[in-house]
Amino acid sequence: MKGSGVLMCCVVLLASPAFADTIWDESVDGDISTDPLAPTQMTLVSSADRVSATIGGSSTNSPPEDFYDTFTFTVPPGNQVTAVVLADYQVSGGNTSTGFNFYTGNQGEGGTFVGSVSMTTADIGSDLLTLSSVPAPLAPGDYSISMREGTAGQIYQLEIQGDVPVELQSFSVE
Ligand SMILES: [Ca+2]
Repeated sequence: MKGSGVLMCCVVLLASPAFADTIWDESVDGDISTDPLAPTQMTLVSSADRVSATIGGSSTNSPPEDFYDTFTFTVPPGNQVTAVVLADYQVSGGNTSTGFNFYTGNQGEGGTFVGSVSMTTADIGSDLLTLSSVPAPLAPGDYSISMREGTAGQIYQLEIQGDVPVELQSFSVE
C-alpha cells in the first residue's frame, strides 16, 4: 500500500458472553431488502449478532412496501451457527404472527428453501431454526432469512448465535 495514501486502522471489540452485537439496526442502517432476489448482505462479527427491524406492508405495490425483510449471511470457515433466537417481537395493528423463512445459500443466487415458522410473541426467547425444523448447527456457508408480513409496523429482533469469534475489525480511511 506504499504511497497509496490509505491509512489502515484497527478497532478492538471486547467480547462478553452477555453482550450482543447489533449487526443491523433499521433505524440506523436502513430498511432491510424488500426484494427476495436481492437480499441485504450481513456479516457475523461475534457469537451473538442482533438484527433489529420493523416489517409489514403490501407485497404487490410498486415500489414494494415493507412486506419482505430479506438478508443473507455467511458462516465463516471453521465456525458454526447454533441458533437464530427471536430476541424480541412486538405486534401491532391486530396482527398476531409474522413469517420466518430460512434458506441455504444466498436467496438472490438461487438459495434453497429449508423451513419456515409463523412466529408469535409466545416464541420470544425461542430458536426459530428449531421451530422451522431447520437442521442445526449451520455449517460454514451462505444462508438467507426472509421475513414476510402484510400488516405494517411489526417490530422484531433476531439474535444469530454461534461460535464466530470477535476479531480485529480493520477498516481503511482514505
Ligand atoms: Ca423492514
